[in-house]
Amino acid sequence: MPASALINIMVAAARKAGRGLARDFGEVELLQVSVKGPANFVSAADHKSEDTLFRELKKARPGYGFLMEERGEVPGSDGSNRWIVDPLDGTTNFLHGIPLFAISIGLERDGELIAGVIYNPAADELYVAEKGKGSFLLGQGPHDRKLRMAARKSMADAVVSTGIPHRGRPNHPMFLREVAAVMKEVSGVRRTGSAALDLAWTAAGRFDAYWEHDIQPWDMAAGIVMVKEAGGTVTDMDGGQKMLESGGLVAANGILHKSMMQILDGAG
Ligand code: LIP
Repeated sequence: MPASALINIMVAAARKAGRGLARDFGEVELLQVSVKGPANFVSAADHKSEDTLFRELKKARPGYGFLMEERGEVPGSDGSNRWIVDPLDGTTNFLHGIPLFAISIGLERDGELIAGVIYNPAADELYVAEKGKGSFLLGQGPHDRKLRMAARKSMADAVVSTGIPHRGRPNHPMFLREVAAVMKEVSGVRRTGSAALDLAWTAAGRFDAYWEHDIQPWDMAAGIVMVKEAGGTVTDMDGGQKMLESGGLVAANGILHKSMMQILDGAG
């Protein structure tokens, strides 16, 4: 990955918060057997991670604003840059001792997403992307790995990831129609429980496509840059660019994106 001051700041913040999450995850695994369960402990871990990210990013770029899962909108003095941050994406996995969770840091400049870092501390996988510079998986062996979308052209060969709405989430009947339509066409459907990792893994070519409804800007901001910089197409459910506003998105290479849109439209 070509070095950049911006990415260095984001990586340093993610690694620092990630060390805390990794320590807390070790504790959570032990708490699984207690009757009360680890829910309060996890919520504290989430807050601690957010505090670390807020402090580190603020120290490095004092004028930037924030949109964060716990703090909400925190306006900055410079008016054009905004960090969009999820301190713990995949909270339910974390709570259950499943090592699929991530810190997600996106940077929006003048309304455009221009950089993203996604870090899964349990696997020590750190993904970075910057507009015009590509997407990379850092530090695996001697070199960073440049990320490329999978090149598959046929839905029949595709492994597609999604998010399943659970208790308290809307649109269960629509999701069932969509998944019924997709599963007939593809080689497999997966659900990780972390939108940030779904997008990073799509950028890395592990998944051929990903779609989900009703998620939050901080779940997807970094991942959107990552997929685009890996050569992929990301749109909202109407084929536009209102992913953050609408909460829905479809990501794939250009050909499979068209196929996915057709299938999902047909199911709607
Ligand atoms: C999660 C998303 C995931 C979705 C979950 C949840 P959180 O975010 O990343 O894709 O299916 O319901 O919203 O709440 O763990 O930050």
